[in-house]
Amino acid sequence: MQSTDYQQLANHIKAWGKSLGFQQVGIADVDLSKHHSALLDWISKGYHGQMSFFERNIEKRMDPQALVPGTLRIISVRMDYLPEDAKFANTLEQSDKAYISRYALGRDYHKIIRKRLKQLAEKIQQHCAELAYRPFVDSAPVLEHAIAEKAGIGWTGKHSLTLNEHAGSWFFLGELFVNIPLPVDNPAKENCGTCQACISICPTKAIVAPYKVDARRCISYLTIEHEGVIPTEFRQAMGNRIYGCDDCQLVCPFNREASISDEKDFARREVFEDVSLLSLFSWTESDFLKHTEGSAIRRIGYAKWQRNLSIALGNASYSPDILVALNDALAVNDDPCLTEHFSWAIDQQLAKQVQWQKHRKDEHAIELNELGITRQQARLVRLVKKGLPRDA
Ligand code: B12
Ligand code: SF4
Ligand code: SF4
Repeated sequence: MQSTDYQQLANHIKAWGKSLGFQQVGIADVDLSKHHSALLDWISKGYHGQMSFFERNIEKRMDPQALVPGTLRIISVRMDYLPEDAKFANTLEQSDKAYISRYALGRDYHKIIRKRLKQLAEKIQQHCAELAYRPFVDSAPVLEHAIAEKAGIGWTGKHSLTLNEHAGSWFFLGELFVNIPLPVDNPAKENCGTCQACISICPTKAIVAPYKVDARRCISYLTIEHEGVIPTEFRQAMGNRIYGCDDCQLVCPFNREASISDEKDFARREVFEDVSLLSLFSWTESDFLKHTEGSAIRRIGYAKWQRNLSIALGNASYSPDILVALNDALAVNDDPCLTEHFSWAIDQQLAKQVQWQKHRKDEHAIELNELGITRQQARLVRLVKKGLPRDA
């Protein structure tokens, strides 16, 4: 029986990975001990909020061999998702339009990446019959950043995301756990230097220290993971972001050169093209299910969708149509969480109505500019127009 040339196999794996649509493929060993204390500290501070899955399977999260016995190496992959014509600033500066994180405008990435990882594994198996493997994307107890860093995909930026010198951070990660002793790649070197842009732009001060995100404060967590009432302290800062948040990546200098994804599945759905908050708020539950079929957005469910939209409607510039829509929704609603949010949004609109009628500023106006967005959001818009003109 011929023995496997693992170096040659590793070269093939990288080439096959690229032909399957991954922009980068790296190989890491399974020792993630460098990250253990940071993970334990993060959980002990409660930064995971309601994501109680972090309290379970800690051993498995820290040790890939505890998750999949027999694992010797992890193949880490990167798939870019930045869609064409991202219109970041354009959407963020219009308070009546809905801002959806750019990773979620197309099809759900989980299935796409897992399927390609499986195809990659099947190719490897054709050349190496003893291969056993498990593909992972996002949902399992896997420290994806730590693995990507070890595999040379990119370093962990101060916003805690994996960042590549040439590709920026607009990409998903995925992993193939394997039982074969492939040669490993050099880890990526930290390259943020003295930059702190992501920390200072974060609208809710969620990046509490370099590399540490308190999820409870993060708009991505609040709009996607958090169940129930969103604390009032974060609502104004959420602006028109109804699903996820991209701000910390928008100001990152390494995203200036990021490539546009050629993956058709990640392109913006027509229904999310330049869409107003009011038109999304008018969707019934069945409209929501129909328009979000195959999208990651569907996972949050209709009630959270309505909750997030109502906050954005409260933050929008005064509009009689918005007030009517919110009052109509309140009249037929029987969910206490939504009642609280719709009422808050109505109060915000009424406060702006008074100010609009009297043509004067009141306490609610202090933080808003003439477009009805917060000063922090206006600053972000200026930075994006300057730093990312192609995607602005
Ligand atoms: C939970 C989760 C979230 C949570 C918590 C985020 C967080 N920072 O932990 C919330 C809901 C907030 C979230 C938001 C987002 N997420 Co998310 N999320 C995850 C998930 C499932 C787990 C992350 C995790 O393990 N967190 C636990 C903490 C402790 O880990 P950590 O922040 O990475 O911290 C590590 C390092 O910073 C390091 N560290 C920290 N301090 C120190 C100090 C020293 C000395 C050392 C050595 C190390 C070190 O050690 C820690 C442990 O490894 C991963 C998928 C996965 N399984 O990994 C996706 C993932 C990280 N998310 C992703 C994305 C795209 C996002 C968003 C951009 C989505 C959006 N646009 O709204 C935002 C970005 C927000 C942000 N700045 O992080 C992508 C990121 C891709 C990339 N380029 O990195 C991932 C990898 C999913 C995927 N498969 O593609 N996410
Ligand atoms: S995603 Fe938004 S809220 Fe979360 S850390 Fe980044 S900038 Fe802050
Ligand atoms: S904005 Fe600056 S500090 Fe933050 S991840 Fe990018 S380079 Fe690092």
